[in-house]
Amino acid sequence: MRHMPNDTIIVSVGSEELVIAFGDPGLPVDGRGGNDVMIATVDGGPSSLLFVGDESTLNGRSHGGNDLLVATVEGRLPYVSLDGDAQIMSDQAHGGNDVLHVEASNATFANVYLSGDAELAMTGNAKGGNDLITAEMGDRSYGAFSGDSGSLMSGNAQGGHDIVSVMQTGASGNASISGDAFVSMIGDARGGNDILIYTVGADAQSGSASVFGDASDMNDNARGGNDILIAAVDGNPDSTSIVLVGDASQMTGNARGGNDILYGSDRGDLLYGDARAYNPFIGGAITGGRDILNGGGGNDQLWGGPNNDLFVFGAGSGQDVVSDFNQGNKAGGSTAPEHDVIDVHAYGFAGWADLKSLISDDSAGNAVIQLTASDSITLDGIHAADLHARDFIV
Ligand SMILES: [Ca+2]
Ligand SMILES: [Ca+2]
Ligand SMILES: [Ca+2]
Ligand SMILES: [Ca+2]
Repeated sequence: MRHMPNDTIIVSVGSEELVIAFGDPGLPVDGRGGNDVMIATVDGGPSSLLFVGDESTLNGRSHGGNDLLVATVEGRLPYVSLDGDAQIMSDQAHGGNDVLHVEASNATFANVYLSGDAELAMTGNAKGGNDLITAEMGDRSYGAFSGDSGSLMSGNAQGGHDIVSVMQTGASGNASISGDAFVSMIGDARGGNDILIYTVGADAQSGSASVFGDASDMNDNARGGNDILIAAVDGNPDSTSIVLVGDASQMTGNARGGNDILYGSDRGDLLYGDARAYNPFIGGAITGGRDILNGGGGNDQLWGGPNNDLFVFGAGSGQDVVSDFNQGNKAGGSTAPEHDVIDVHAYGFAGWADLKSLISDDSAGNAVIQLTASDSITLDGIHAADLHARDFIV
């Protein structure tokens, strides 16, 4: 296996400039990329930067190096794309363990695209590295972040175990984060076990993000990893719109969700243990994970999805709604029974009798658990009389 050198590449991208750089140009099939350091300063946009840690394509038994890619971005309308390894990975290619960082707090109207391994596709038996991806986003900017592929994972492609952390530091902005493929996982693609964090910074006026543990779409026999998704709001913004989804926005065919853990912010969030929408090949073909959902403060709406999920509520949890309590399998077209559980241990009730006295139906016939004067849980489609001690951790 030919080893490529470890390079240091430093570039400056000025107004109306386009800079493209590869860490290991000419990397041969079955070669091994060097461990490169690539640093860019982007200012005075509109401007455009593309950094690729190794080479445009990685195929055969090629192995990407462990690269460090950093961009400091300022000005208006910069476009920044960082790929840890390649644009396309196929065959037995392996991504390196890369570190990608963009500091774009002072940019406006920026477009930032970070992919831990391949920009466009991972096919065959390609395997993603374990990457660390971090970004600070400025005002009126958009960022798309993926732990492995910036678009597609197919065949037997396997995502790495990545950490992605994005902060909205500017007044307003929008981010989309996927632990594995940014768009689709098809065939037998498998997601890694990722940690995804979205933070609305102390000075932000609004923050908006969609966070998917694995991909936007999971089709065929795609399988989600066991991911941890966390949202946080540091300051007191006018508005937030945060959606956490343990696996994919849509699960189709025979897709299988991982066992994910979701923590919402102190604002009203939307949390989905598996997917937002299901389109099974036949009834029950989609398997959900055993997920843990904690909306945090604010008035949250929660869906565990198929399989047995745990909903956790702590003091100050707000007025939350569980939309599919014991009904997640039905959403996946299955009639198999399901047993979700609600954990209210943090409230310190003496026992089931105490808790039971706080549960009644609202005017629409949905069970409401009135935890405190300001904290409640509404279970859509469930009556108070349907609930038993076994449904709770007291
Ligand atoms: Ca991943
Ligand atoms: Ca997952
Ligand atoms: Ca919340
Ligand atoms: Ca689930």
